[in-house]
Amino acid sequence: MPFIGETLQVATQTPTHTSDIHADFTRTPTEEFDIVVIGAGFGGLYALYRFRRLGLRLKGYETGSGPGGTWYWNRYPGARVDLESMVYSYSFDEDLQQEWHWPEHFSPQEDLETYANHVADRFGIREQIQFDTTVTRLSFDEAENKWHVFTDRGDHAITRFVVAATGSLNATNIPDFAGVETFSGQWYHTSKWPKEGVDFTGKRVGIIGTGSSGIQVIPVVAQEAMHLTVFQRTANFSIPSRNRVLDPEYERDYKANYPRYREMMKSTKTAAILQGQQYRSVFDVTDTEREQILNEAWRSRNGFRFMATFIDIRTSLAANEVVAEFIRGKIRETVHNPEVAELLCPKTHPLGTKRLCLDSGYYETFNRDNVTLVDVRANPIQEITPTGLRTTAAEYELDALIFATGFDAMTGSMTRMNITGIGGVDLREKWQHGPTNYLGYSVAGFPNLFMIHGPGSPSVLAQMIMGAEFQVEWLCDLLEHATAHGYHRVDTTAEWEDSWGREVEAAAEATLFKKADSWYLGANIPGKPRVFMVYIGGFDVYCGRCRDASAAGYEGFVLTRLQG
Ligand code: NA7
Repeated sequence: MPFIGETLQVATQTPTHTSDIHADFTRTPTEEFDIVVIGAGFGGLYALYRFRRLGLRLKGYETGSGPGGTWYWNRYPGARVDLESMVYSYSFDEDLQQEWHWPEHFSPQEDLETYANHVADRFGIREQIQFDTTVTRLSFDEAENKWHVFTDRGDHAITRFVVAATGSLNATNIPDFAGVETFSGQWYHTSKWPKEGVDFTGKRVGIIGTGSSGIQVIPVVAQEAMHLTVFQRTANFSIPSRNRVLDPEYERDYKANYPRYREMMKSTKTAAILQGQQYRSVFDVTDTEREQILNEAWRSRNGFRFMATFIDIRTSLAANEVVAEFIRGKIRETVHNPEVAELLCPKTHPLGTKRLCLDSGYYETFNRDNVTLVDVRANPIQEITPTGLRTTAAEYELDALIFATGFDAMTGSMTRMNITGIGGVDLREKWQHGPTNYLGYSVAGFPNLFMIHGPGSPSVLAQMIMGAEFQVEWLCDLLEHATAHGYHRVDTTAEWEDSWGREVEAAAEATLFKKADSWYLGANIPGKPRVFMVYIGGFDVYCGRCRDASAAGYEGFVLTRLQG
């Protein structure tokens, strides 16, 4: 009997019944399942594939009309992954990784969407997914020990387990500017781009936001629009992606060594190989050596690699500043107008504490005659008008407006789903001071509900497909274990949430991450609690912590047998 220890309770309980919650369930259920997976991005697709081996009744729901998640939604011009595709791809099937050919080094959105569709068909996953369906409500019925799943299509399903693969960057953030509804032109959010595309020819276009999405879309729209006005609140660091057609020799090498390379990735902090990683301090080398190392990394086409040039970039402000100044130097070299260059130089946060962007001609775009940069930190946006946008300093006439304003990241896709757990507790209430959970998977009081890439997991700060594969496989083992041993309920406790929360916080504290007003901290959403939501202790360390927990009989989880 492996289930001993203070924290793992194997109880035999008589379920309680909460009549007011039960009143929610009067609608006749349409279907019953063992596992419902929400989301058909790369995490959800793999969950549906892998969980099949459990021999349980499975169902997937997905808002989009097709699979791909992030790569279904973010179809704005220039959308491209910022990790090399030989790395950012599934590793679970050797034939798939051998047979698949990525045309470009960094795949554009359409190639990633094609890949997601291929995987959905190749592995027979598509049939399990109900597309064009948004889960609008998830309620746990304590008496039945089941989740009730409600959708915008009128479905009401009942299931034992729910796996929320709902994405870290899915809930769009459209700032609450006065007057948006009065704007007479068309407006778009980068992550909800129309499938048919948008023609900006001859138009005066405005774009708000200069994060990864803004930095990718700006150079493309600038080539089409009559005029592009970029409204920048925070200048970001970006290095050139130098994207190109995939080098056949590099592809051959990867394919010849894939199993070994994948193993190497698993043992790293970022689930990606960082050739040329340095273990020296910024101050251990001469100025000339440093310049050489940084120039090499600048050409490396790898943001993670750039951040790994010196051991202390993420931890020492002084070291970080030296490397930040190197990038500012590149911006000043590239942008002809010194005032514009200075405005594009990031000065409000240390390098890497907001996502280091990879661009295709971003800084060069500001040398075009039809592009204007407006500082909305100095002069904030006051309102959107019928004919454009007004800042505290000036008014801009616009025919179209692009919001590249990001997401209610990490928690938004969960809190917008109306989730209630034991005792009818609303997840939003539970998370009012920040997202609590254990190992990124489980929230106490919300039994049998698990998250992929949830807050408190490495998620967006490691290679996400490998992260999803690890979490899905780990969860699959947990579910197999629970069903094999007759445990009806898997929960965690507030104590284990606190303990994991402290580890997540300590890992962030050891870096400079908390010095930026980033979405990692919820700082981009007014009123959101300022809590660092990503486990930055390393993918390798995280996997070890999960394996230790399972080896200790799922330490920190409460597995329960119920009567009746
Ligand atoms: P980000 O990185 O959150 O960027 C959003 C941008 O929008 C950023 O420049 C924000 O400025 C700006 N923003 C947001 N609200 C406002 C208001 N009210 N006024 C002016 N500017 C505003 O989202 P992305 O979609 O670019 O990238 C998300 C992730 O996807 C990225 O990190 C990669 O991991 C992939 P701020 O910096 O908040 O001052």
